[in-house]
Amino acid sequence: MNGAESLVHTLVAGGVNVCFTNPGTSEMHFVAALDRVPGIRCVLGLFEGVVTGAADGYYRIAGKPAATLLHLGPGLGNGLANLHNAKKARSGIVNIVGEHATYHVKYEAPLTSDIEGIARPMSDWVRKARSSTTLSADAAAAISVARELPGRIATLILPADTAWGPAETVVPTPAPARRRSVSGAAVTAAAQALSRGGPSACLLLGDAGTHGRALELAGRIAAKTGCVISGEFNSSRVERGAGRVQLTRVPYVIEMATKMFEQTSDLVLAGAKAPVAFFAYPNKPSLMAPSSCRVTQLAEVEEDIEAALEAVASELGALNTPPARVAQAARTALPGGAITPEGIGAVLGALLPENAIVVDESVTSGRGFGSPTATAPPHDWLSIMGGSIGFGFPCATGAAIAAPNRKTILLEGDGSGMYTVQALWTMARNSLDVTMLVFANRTYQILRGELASVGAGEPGKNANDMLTIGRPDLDWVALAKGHGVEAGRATTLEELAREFKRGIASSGPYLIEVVL
Ligand SMILES: Cc1ncc(C[n+]2csc(CCOP(=O)(O)OP(=O)(O)O)c2C)c(N)n1
Ligand SMILES: [Mg+2]
Repeated sequence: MNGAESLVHTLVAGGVNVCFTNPGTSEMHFVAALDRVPGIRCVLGLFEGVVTGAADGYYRIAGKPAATLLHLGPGLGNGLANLHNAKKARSGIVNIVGEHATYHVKYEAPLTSDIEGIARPMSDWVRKARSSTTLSADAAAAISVARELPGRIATLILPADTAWGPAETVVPTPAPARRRSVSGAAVTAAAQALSRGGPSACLLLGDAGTHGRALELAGRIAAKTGCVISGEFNSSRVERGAGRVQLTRVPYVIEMATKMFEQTSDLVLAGAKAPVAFFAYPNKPSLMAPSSCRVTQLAEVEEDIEAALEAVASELGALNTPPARVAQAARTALPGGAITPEGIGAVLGALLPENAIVVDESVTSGRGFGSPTATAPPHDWLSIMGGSIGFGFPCATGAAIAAPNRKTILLEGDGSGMYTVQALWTMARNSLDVTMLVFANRTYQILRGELASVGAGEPGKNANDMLTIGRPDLDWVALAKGHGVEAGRATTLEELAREFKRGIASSGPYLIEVVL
């Protein structure tokens, strides 16, 4: 057994069964070992941002880390933006980054770089393997970091000689530790605050608070106390749709968000942070809740959010109270006519398949999709957590790998989509069941609003050129087909409904250029 084989054995034994890869020379022994050791699926991405974003999407659905394989500092560097998004999403990932053989580094060959320096800001844990005999132990340590709850980014740097040198043992990965419990004082304080009821008391949920039993408990607490229950503007995974407790989403636009919290005098946080604006704007507040609002941290994101909500519900006598705000099944009517964001929302509400995974990088087009889909059949909603665009295509790729029997629906801005469009090829190669709506408004529409919001004045010619992405218009049907993905174009809502049905009926990837 060589070091690389011991590494792959360690990954498989540690429950890491998927590796998103983009390899180079220094990783060739690892690549070869992937065939000699059974139990790991390899998925090639044609750009490292696809690889890291796919690992994020995979974690959110599979609930366990994938590995990535990246080529030295530059390969890792290409993947950093989506690693940033994954870190903010608390997605666990084991990055394996190739490096020159230990004795070769001193010669400053072209690809030599400070890999640890590149890795550190977007990793929670970084280690460079020292020898082939200890590589398995390093890998087990990396996996256990990634499998902590919430997940963390572990980056293991793999000098080529630690991969090709001899190895003897495969070190097992210890089971992840349970989340830390919250204090009794935090539970009592939260129960007291919430018992003041809505609209003055608000329970804001994040991370593990937005699905499963935690969400249901929030509904019971709301039924008992009348408090408002809400989710952050972006959540790593929210369970939504018919039969589920509905959360009020904190809006992106600061004026709307401050309005939402206008009457809040008690904000209780469970796995969420006190809501802040995405950016600072001259003469606008950074924090969305009024300064007079009391903030009670029930559970930090690292703590046991579900158990904390259970304890609050128990303290309030709400454990058997039927949950409030449960969505009743209802479909929107299929609309017709010109394509508008409202019309697209209605098409989604009418046709969203049961148990779908919705990946949302729709930016301005999707701001109103929440309400028409709230009563659609149950589904998961995954949003971009780090604000670094280029997340959508890769995340949908990873989610679809994690759940081959579910329909993945991607809602994608045309500007954001272009950052990591190569993921289309990975979807085609793996016949992934993803239906994609690309909102072709030919602009960075959000930045028009931002230009006004920061008070930068009217856009001149240069500014306009930086906010529009037409001239030439991107041909999304041709882009999809060029990557091996079937595609169609919708210029009316009737065409959109027809195309969406076609995408859902297909078991492979299908892209719809939605001309706005
Ligand atoms: C990595 C990165 N680069 C640049 C930005 C700035 N930015 C935010 S949104 C956006 C454009 C989004 O355009 P599109 O996806 O077409 O959505 P639209 O605004 O048209 O709805 C840009 C460039 C960013 N957030 N992340
Ligand atoms: Mg756009």
